[in-house]
Amino acid sequence: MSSSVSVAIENGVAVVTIDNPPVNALSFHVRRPLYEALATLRDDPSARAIVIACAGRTFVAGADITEFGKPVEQPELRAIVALLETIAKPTVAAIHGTALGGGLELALGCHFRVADQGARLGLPEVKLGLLPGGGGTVRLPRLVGAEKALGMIVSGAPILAGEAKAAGLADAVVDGDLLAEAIRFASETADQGGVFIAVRDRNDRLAETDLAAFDAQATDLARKSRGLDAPLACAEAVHNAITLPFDEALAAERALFVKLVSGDQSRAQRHLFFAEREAAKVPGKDLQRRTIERVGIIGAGTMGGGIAMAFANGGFPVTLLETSAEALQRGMAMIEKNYAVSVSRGSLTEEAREQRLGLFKGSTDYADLADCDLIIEAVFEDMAVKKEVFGKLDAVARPGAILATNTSYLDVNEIATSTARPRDVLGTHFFSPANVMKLLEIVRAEKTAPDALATVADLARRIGKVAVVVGVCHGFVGNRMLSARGAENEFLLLEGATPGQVDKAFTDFGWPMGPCQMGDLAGLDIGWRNRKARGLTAVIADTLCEEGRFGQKTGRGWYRYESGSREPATDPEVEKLIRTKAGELGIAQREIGADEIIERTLYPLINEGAKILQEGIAARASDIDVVWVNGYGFPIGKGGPMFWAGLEGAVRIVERLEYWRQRTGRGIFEPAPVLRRFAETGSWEAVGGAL
Ligand code: T1G
Repeated sequence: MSSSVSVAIENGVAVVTIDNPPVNALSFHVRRPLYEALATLRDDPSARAIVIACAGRTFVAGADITEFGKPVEQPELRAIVALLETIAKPTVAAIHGTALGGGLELALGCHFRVADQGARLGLPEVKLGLLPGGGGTVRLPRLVGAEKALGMIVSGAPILAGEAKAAGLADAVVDGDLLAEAIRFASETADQGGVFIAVRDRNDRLAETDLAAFDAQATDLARKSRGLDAPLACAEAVHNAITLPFDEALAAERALFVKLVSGDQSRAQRHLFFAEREAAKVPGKDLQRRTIERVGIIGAGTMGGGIAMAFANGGFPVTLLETSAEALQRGMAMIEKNYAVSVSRGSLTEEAREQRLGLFKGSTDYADLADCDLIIEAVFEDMAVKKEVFGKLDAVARPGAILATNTSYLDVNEIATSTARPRDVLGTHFFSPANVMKLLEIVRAEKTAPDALATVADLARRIGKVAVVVGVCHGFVGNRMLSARGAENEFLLLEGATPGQVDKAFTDFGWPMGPCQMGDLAGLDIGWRNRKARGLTAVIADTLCEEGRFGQKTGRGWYRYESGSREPATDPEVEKLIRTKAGELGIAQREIGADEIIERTLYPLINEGAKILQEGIAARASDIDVVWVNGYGFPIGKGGPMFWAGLEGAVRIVERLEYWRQRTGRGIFEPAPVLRRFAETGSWEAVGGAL
């Protein structure tokens, strides 16, 4: 045997235990002994039944993602599943934690699946730009039906054991000693005797398929795939399961898998999987986490209310502080309305709504924050106001409490000077709506204690956020780069591109929407206020705002919005305004293609990311990718701006930046030394920015 796989036979039931921390991934050093153990047990008369179980916190969570892109070592998972299906005696998978991807496919090779009631079962390969490559697309439909299988495989979302039982995926759900129950199930099944039919030979559920409904579902899912290949491949593979003989469908699945796994999109999405986990890691040996049980939020406006909801959603009691009872009441009313909307949409149960609202305590007295372990201010974005708040916090917060500012660009170092405990001060930059958006930039000030950073980074995951530790600069990582991405917008429009052409270049690239539509959604007045505060102008955007065109909220912005609609419609008045402004400035208009739009927006985005790396504001290039994918909708199939720079070709990016620098004279196009270095070496590591 091996340290990763052990076998014990008791009362005629063989238990094969996989032990490969942390998630029992099917690494090569697991697959080989697992195959050998099953081959032996198949022919061992002392084993009347076989149970496959896992040590540790979870059943097999999938193939070992770190092995992709490397030479494949035999046996592959497919061979293990095929071997399982030659075993005549009952085989049972004992599932706890998460049976995901190859883990669920291993379980599908068994005759039966016994799951702990808290277990989750799913095929999330699509999130890695893949499809189930171990037979999941042809076996899962045979148990749950083609339409349920299609939904699970294209969404990648796992289901709970109870739902799995109802769907026919799990044969028993256990509340108690899973292994004992699985062994009993196996033993009793063996005693009953009979023929145990492998999943591959079960076709009754498939026969029920309404192919027209299936195809309609697949078409709808494809429409939402936004340029990603994997969802389409998943749908094709499940369609094959319905229409082709098993072995042909299995071979077709393999061909689709091989194509995806070597493609850029899957490489990009696998990069993001590991990047998200790296981004939350705070350097420092044996960092102790502080205990966070109660959270205080100052400010019950849009941001404060959203942040408070994020913590309540994570099960934390929240003290919500406002300056007056009326303001507090308004804030709570908005929170209650948000929860009511979720209940009406069916995304939240009434019970959960009550439970979450029960976690809130309102106050207008700072003293009520004394029992909070983390206090986050989300007050007006003004340095003097924030320093006053932190001065008060310094007086009331308990020793060791973490004091966080939700500022989106102010200097956290300066804010920290208004307390006697700068080690406890950091930034928690949430993105609006804070109860929905996943990205959380954790701002590390000069004196922030590493354990405070590590505590908040761990906490982020508990409230469903993706944390990235960033340094102090104007706009931190995301908003600073957003400025760079938008710096050329006005020039592009004045020189002849229409808002629709700019936005189409972005959506064709894979963004959910372009900068003009995004501005109309957020409100053009926000940028207008920021520009005025910093003495900046934008000739077209300022004029739109002066005319009251703030975007969707006023029915007009870059686009027109018919009453109630959120769909942007071209506005001839705006295009006329742009031409007029261009004429006043003596700028000749011309046709501007999508390539030029991308070069003049996304290359400066990458260049700014390189500067951020150079300045140490981000520890890794992959951290920047995590920010942009989770905070701004950068297409996951391109892996984030820094990963995409490698796909696009850094040499070309540098050359084109130099071209636009020459042609426009604008500094935003001056290639950063770190970007030049990346073009030379092909690696961001040269500057400590590991990719
Ligand atoms: N392979 C390698 N490492 C993995 C891994 C995997 N499948 N899953 C997790 N890890 C590492 C992770 O990088 C981290 O490492 C540590 O384990 C803890 O993970 C053939 C082709 C299981 C829900 O997509 O969803 O099977 O940072 O921080 O929050 O058809 O991990 O500690 O060094 O996420 O408790 C399909 C991916 C693979 C599941 C646990 N399976 N994993 O979450 O811990 S493709 C997946 C997860 C496949 C087959 C196909 C989660 C989790 P480190 P963690 P967690």
